[in-house]
Amino acid sequence: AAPARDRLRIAIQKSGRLAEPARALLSSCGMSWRESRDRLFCYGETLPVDLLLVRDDDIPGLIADGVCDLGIVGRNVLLEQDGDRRGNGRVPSFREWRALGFGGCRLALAVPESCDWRSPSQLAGRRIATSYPALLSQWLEREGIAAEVVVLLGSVEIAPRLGQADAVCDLVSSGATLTANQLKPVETLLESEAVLAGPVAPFDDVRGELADLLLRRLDGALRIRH
Ligand code: PRT
Ligand code: ZN
Repeated sequence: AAPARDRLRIAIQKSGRLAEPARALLSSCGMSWRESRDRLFCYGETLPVDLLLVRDDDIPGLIADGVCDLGIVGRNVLLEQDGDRRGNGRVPSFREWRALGFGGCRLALAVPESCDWRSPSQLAGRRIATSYPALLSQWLEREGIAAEVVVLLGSVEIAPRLGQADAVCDLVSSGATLTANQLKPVETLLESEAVLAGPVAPFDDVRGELADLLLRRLDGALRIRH
């Protein structure tokens, strides 16, 4: 068993869309921090709650490995990594604790504007580019469609123009990126937003009380916002 810890460690995005709002939300819960020189670690001053500033993609793994206790990450990242782990026969070790109401977007399937879209069955035998292979594969399986998943880490939207794929599955917020690439969204696979992620099992030391306190304050802050 991991050694008992008396401080709570929360992983948040170092830079990017969720970095500032995550920190603002935690600040509104009455926390403040002293930053380390390298700006990767923030030591909690008002509460024994520290922050680790990381890439969003590392957050589920940090929780699974017990390096961090909680994290603020997009539901899309959390569920993709959960799907990937399940696909590899591993038991889930993190889950969504709270939806946080910012970072809203959806994981959508998009096809060329010229495509006459009627149903998902049109994707049979086609290639779909995505950075979310687990979520896309789960959806294809539910729909009973055999299509080829082309994994790209970035610039997913240009794949159809490059002849790399027939459709894409990517995050959409305003829709401007799809339009700029002459694509149109046709199916929503997931509604996403930033979430507080934590372990499946509750903490069995003082971190449990700290997490309860944090959740109470978070729920209060979220109620005021909405
Ligand atoms: O460096 P790090 O790995 O930590 O960051 P990142 O580049 O992987 O993530 P980042 O900061 O871009 O996004 C973090 C999280 O923000 C995502 O995991 C989502 O949960 C959430 N989010 C909300 C979005 C968007 N909206 C969004 N629009 N993430 C990405 N996009 C991209 C999308 O992929 C597409 O390229 O923006 C483009 C589309 O935007 P529209 O407005 O043109 O539709
Ligand atoms: Zn990332």
